[in-house]
Amino acid sequence: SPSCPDGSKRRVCYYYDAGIANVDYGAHHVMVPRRVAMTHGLVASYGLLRDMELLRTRPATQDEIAYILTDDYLRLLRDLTPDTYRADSARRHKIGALSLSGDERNDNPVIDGLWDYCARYAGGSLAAARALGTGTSDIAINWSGGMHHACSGEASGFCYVNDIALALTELLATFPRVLYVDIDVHHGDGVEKYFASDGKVMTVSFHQFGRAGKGDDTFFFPGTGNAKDVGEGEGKYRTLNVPMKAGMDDTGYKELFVPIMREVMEVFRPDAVVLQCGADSLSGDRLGEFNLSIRGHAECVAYLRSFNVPLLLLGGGGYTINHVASCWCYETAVALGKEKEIPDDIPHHGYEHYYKDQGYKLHYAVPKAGTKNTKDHMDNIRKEALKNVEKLHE
Ligand code: ZLS
Ligand code: CA
Ligand code: ZN
Repeated sequence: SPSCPDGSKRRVCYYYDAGIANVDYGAHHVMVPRRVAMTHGLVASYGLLRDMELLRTRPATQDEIAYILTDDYLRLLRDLTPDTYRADSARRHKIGALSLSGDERNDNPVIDGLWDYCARYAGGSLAAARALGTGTSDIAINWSGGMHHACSGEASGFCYVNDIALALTELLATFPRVLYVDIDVHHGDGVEKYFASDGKVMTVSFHQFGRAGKGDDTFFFPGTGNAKDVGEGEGKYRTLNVPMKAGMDDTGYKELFVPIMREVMEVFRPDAVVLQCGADSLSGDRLGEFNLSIRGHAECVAYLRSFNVPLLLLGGGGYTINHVASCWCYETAVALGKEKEIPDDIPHHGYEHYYKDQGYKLHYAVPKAGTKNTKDHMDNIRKEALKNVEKLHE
């Protein structure tokens, strides 16, 4: 098991599949899988591949995926193509009930190579989990994973197969207790649902609740993740939700993340940690309304890494793709303990034109914007979260 003091080296493995980068949700869709190829381009051009083991793996098999999907939904997902969707008017109604749509002006379009795409990103998360389970790596990375909204019987929020549920299940084969942490700006509802009554997995999501400039109860997807939701049965108090308002900045985020996660680590004492690093909590995201810098976002990675517990890093949301790639490249460096060694000037590597708006620098300027998170509100959500964690003690 890993036994290096904080700040020192970790054995890191990294999954990348070029096939995923060519997946197209549709010309007008906000989810752009190419951002993972951009991330890889940056990681390679900074020379970080030399320090990691490359996880070459096969796509997840149907049997592996079957474990987390209903038979009906699996068959549909496997067999649907844009053409069969168009031809199958009789089943269109049923397909719609699974939140899939032939229309690309929809969250979950039926796209070319859909099953292959899912099998590849899920295969990456599975392989990463296995690399931790066998003890060959201390940190495993799959930036194409992190699809936290997918459920056993339907797609949701651009997510078709919940690779996180698959990875957590795989980790449980080796580790008695596994912690899931979700810093995507959206609530990790799918993962929460899979493990709500499971005592061996604790899920923690930090997310935006309500929209900027609107009432507190204005809908921000998926609308769940209330602090009052704490899990059930064996899993009671092993679900933790930290809802925040629009405009959350580095200082405010850290003032919640650090004390809450310190307590969770101490009370739940996980044997492995999975961190969903959705980059839509960054400032300037096309969907999220938080105001984090890349350093602020990456501090969450650094903080959880400092506990020296096997760590799985996954992607997730992120809709301003130059920001996403910069962030995940920097977080790859954090995993390696090399974040102070990579220069801010982006090396020439073929994708540099994407970074014009940020002056071809890795870190971009975050505007001083107002936050709807008043000190009072912050104190309240911290207190409520800590109170819920304390209940685990009893
Ligand atoms: O966490 O808010 C919704 C649902 C709707 C509004 C949008 N319409 C299309 C469907 C009905 C209530 N959906 C969210 C999903 C957010 C998923 C986040 C995933 C993750 O980051 C993990 C990967 C939503 N917010 C914004 C959009 N959808 C959205 C914005 C713009 C577009 C383009 C493409 C598609 C249709 C037009 C779309 C969705
Ligand atoms: Ca979240
Ligand atoms: Zn998101």
